[in-house]
Parts: sequence; C-alpha cells; structure tokens
Amino acid sequence: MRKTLLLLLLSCLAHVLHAEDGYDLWLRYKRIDNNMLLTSYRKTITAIQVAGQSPTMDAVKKELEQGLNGLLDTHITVTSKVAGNTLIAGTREALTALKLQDNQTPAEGFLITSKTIDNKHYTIITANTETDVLYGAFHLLRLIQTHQSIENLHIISSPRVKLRLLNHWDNLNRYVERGYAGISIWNWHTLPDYIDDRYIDYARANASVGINGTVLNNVNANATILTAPYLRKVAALANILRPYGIKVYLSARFSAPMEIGHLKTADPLNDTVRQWWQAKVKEIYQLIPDFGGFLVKANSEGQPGPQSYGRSHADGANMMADAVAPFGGIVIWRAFVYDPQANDRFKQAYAEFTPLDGKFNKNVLVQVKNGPIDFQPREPFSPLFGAMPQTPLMMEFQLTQEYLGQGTHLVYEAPLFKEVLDADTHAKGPNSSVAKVIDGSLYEHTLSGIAAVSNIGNERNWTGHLFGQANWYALGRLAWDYTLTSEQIATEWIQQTFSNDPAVVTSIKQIMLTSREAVVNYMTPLGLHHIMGNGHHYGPAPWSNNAPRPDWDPIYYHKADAKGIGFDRTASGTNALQQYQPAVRQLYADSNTCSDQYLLWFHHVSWQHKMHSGRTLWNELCHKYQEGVDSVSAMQQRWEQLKPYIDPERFHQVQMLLAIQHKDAIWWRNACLLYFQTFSQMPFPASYEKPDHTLEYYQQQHFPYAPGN
Ligand code: BDP
Repeated sequence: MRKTLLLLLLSCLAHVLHAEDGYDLWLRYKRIDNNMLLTSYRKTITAIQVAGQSPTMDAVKKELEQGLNGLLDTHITVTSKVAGNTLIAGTREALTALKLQDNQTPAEGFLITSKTIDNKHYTIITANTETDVLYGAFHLLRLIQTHQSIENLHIISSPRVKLRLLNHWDNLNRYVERGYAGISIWNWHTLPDYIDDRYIDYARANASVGINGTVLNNVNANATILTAPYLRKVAALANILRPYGIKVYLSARFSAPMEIGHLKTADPLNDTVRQWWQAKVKEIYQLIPDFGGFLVKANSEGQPGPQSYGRSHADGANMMADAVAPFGGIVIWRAFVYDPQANDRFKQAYAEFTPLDGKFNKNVLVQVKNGPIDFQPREPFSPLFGAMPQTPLMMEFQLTQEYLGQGTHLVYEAPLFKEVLDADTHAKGPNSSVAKVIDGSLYEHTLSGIAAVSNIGNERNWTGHLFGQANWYALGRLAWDYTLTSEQIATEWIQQTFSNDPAVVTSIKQIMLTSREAVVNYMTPLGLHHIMGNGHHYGPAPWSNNAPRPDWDPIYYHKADAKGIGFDRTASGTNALQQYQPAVRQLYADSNTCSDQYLLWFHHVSWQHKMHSGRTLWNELCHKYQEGVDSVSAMQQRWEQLKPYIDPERFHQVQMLLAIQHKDAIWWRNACLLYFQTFSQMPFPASYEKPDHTLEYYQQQHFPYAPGN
C-alpha cells in the first residue's frame, strides 16, 4: 500500500516535470530508479571516449552523452585520454591506434566487451564500420535501460538480414495512404531548406533498432519525386539520415519517362527510355552518392508497368537495375500482383513470378508480402517463399494496421511476423523456414532484406496509437535478429517505454502477447479473410458485393452459402494448395486435419462440420468471435490495474483507445455473425451475448471519411 502511494506520488512529480507524450519513443533515457544498479552503472562508466571524428561518430558521442546523462542522472565526462572506468567507442581501425583492438570484431555488427588493463576497467564498443559502432552504442544504452549488468560484457551481435527497410506510403501532398498517425512526417513544401528536428529523431529511432534504409514515398508513386526540385529535397533528407546509417530509396513510377521526360513510351526495351533512366539515375547519384535504389509497384492495381508493352516484370526490373548498377544501387520489385479475371487471387503472384526465376539481374530483389492476399490478421505464408531459388526474395510486412484495427486497436504484430518467418516452406526439405529464404542462407544469396510499410506520421507520438511504436520497434529488432522471441522484444520495449517494474512488465506483456490472437478472433477467426469494408477497409462488411472488381469484395473470399462457408483451395476447388511443397500441402489439404486457424482459408466447410473442439463449425465461429471480444475486455481490465504505475497522459490515451477497440470488437462480432446466420440458419449458442442491433443496422453504417483511404 505504502509502495503504491509512494509510486503515485513519484509519478505525479514526474508528470509535473515532464508530461509523457510518447514523443521520446523507447529512447526516454529516464534516471535509473534502482539505486543499487545506478551506483554500479555510475562506477562502471564515469567517462566516455569516442575515437574518431565524423558525422556518425558525432552521433555516437551525442547519443551516449544524452543517454548516459539521463539514465545515470549525471554529467558524463567526455575525454580524449585513456583512463579507467571509461566507455570507449570506435571502429576497429580507430581502436588499433589506441592499442585496444580486438580480433573478435565481427565482419558486420558490433562487439561490446569489458576489459581490464593495468587494473583499470574499460567498456569497449567496436566494429568495422562507424554505423556498426553506433548500433553498439544503442545496444549498450538498451542494456542499461533494461537494467542489465554491464560490468562483465562480451557481446557479439551481427545482423541476419542486410536490408532492413521502412516503406513509407507517403504522398507528396503529405497524405499517407493507409496512414492513421496524422500526415506525412516529410514536409516536402519546406524541404530542402527547413530541417525539422523530427527527421533527426526519426533517424535516431531507426538506428537504435538497426533499420538501415527508408523508402520515402508511396508505392503508388508520383513521378514528380524524380524531378530536379524534389530530388534536392530528397538529398536534404539523405544528408540528415546518412550519419545514422540510413540510406534513402525512392518508389519509382514506371511511366515517369513519359510523365516527366515527355517520351512517347515507357517500354523498358526502348533505347530512349533506357537512356532516360540512365540519365535520371546519374542525376540522382550526383546529389545522393549513396542512394539505395528504387522500389517499384508495376502492373498492380492500375499502376503502369512493363506488361503494358508486352514485356515481363523481369524486363522492367532489369532495365532499371542496369541503370543503378554502376552506382551500387538496387531495384526492389514488388510481387503484389493480381488480376480480376483469375479464379483465385491467392495464386496470382506465384503464377506470374515463378516463371521469371533466374531472369532477374543480380541487383534485383523481389519483394513479397507475407501472405498471398494482403496483410490480413492471419494469412498462411506466401507460396512464393521457397519457390524462386535463384532470386533473392525480400519480405514485406505492414506496420500500419490497415486490416488490424487501423489507428485505434492495440495489436502487437511481432507474433504475426514471427509466425510467418518461422513457417517451414519445406523447399529444401524440413527446416527451410521462410526466415532462411529471406536471409539468403537457404539459397546462398548475398542480398537479403525485410521491409515493412511504415506506421509513422506527424502525430506527437509518431504512430497515433502508442502501442504502434512497439511494432516499429519489433520490425527493427526482428530484421536484425529474427531468432528473438516476440516476448523478448515486448519485454525490452516495455522496459524502455514504460517501466522496469516486473509487475508492470508482466501485465503489459500479457496485453501485448494476447492482442494479435484477439484481433484474429473478433475480425476473421478460423481462416476467414478480407471481409472488411470496401475501399477504406474500416470495420466489418462481409455482405459487400458491389466493388469495381470481384476480388475486392468480401463475398469472393468467404463464399458463405446455405451449405457452409470458406474458400475451397484444395484440388476440388482452385487448387491453390498445389503451389506449396507436398509437406505443407499435407498440413492443409484435409478439412479434418487442417488446423482451425487456416480451415476457411482452404476449405468450404459445412455449418455442421465437427471441429477439433467437438463443436459444430457454426458454434465454433460464435465461440471464437466471443473469445475475441472477451480478450479485449481482459486487455482493458489489465490496463485499468496499471493506472498507478503509468503516467496519466499515456494511461488515459490507451484507456480511451481500448474502449474504442472493445466497441469495435463487439461490432465485428455482431455484424459478422448476424450476416453469416442468414446462411447457417442456426441459433446463437447460449454463451454468446445477443447482438444489440439488427443486421440492417450494421449494413447501413457508412464511413466516407475513414482515414487512410
Ligand atoms: C493494399 C492497400 C493499397 C496499397 C496496396 C499495395 O489497400 O492501398 O496500395 O495494398 O500494397 O493493401 O500496393
């Protein structure tokens, strides 16, 4: 009781001093609130020495100073003399000059080690590159933020994946497609002259989790970004991000040679077109010598592409790859394609891309969404993973929660990412996980990458929902090391963002770790998918049947009728299952053995079908929807109990959003079940709360101004 009161008092005091608005993300650097640890940290590090001078080493010094001054509540000495109890950071080369080099420095990544020389204690961060030293500095700060001992360190950490990228879907007018956190952080109007502090803090946050590249603009690209005035703006951002090891990439519109180059064609095999791209690329590299390359969405959802000229995706990608190759650039070509004529959208990307395996240039990666449809709450892994051995495939995840409750639902996505990365493709026998395809190890590719559609906007706390920050954080951590568990990542994030109090950590972790299954259950349980509202994708609309294309309509996906529900993708249906290896196919092929999670992804199942639980499918569906709602109630209750331990601003914000999430979960449950009941004609089980509105009521809800559309 006394402890609670004291905590309350302390938290009030902290509030007066500095309102917590979430801007500082996981880099809050608050004074260590454990005196024993604080004393030990202060003893271990009394000074810092940063070897070498450069914009990156200046960033290392600034971050260590800011971090240690805050965490140790001290004024850390910056020294140039080697004295005891010093934290020394520098590249291997710089430390050789100090006679401190260590031959365990990894080729990529960093080494943090404690050393005693002449009875003096040193903590040394070293690496081959300055950026890797910066990653090491952030790692050391993380150790302190998460209350770990730093007296006797020997840490070697190397990234598993080379390209760790954010994809901004930001338009030049600052509107963010599928963005729920305000408008774009890139203020194109005031660039290149005005440099918002936010750009620097964005760079710090990314570097702190190892993100090393960013695609600044929407894949539905506007060619204007490739004009000279905009390239100068891009160059200004590249200059800010460079010291933090972040390369800039651009989404390129395939028809740019026509739109801004005034050519008659964008045919990738036309010489004038090729010359246009070569000149454009030269212009870019003159401004941005370390420009990363292009991301391209082509012949997808109305975007221009090589197929308009009878050419293949490989022809298009290679033409651009040829242009960037002399400068060390790459092309990331998206595999997100589907055709309204096809009988199953699931099969499309595989059908179009597998025949092109081996036809892409060396500096092309094909970027594949995690699942075959589109970032749904749960999808089986895309069958392309493991099916293009000669092509480096890059993972595309979505941080912005287009299909996961958008800006108002708390959904921790690491379990979703892990589920996909850990899935076994069986492409080269067992243990051929998607992660091994992605990191290049399965087929010995040197290029490898993970990208995620950003959830960042200009809202004060960056991501709109405070817990969206955890997804950004998790993306970086997993791209660096996908063997980390969702729980480890959540723990770190909570400790840095909220508190190291074990009770607080356990409780928030519980909320986070149950949140993904909750959203699956209250939106699309048992393998349902794509049953949200058309266009804006907000809320349930399983009845929707009038989109401009059949494959944008929910009825295309759930196929509910008097007999049952679900999409038959077995041999008796579209046979999409054929695209997987036999061992994977076997997991899903039989509706009696297929796991509940994927049942309606692959089978049209009778309402009376007996589930593993012993319930009928109909009752199981009701049960799952109810379970989803109940999970959100449990999340709310847990959050309420955290009130004394969390600053009032962030507590209240999350509290209000959880209330919306609860309301929305009930809405999803009721709307979906009332609609599916028109087919099943079966009663709701007794345990299920009766809907408070009619189906017609739900069908009449319209959201013309839902954000992000
Ligand atoms: C869909 C989004 C759409 C994107 C598209 C894409 O609804 O806004 O443009 O993906 O990834 O999920 O290109």
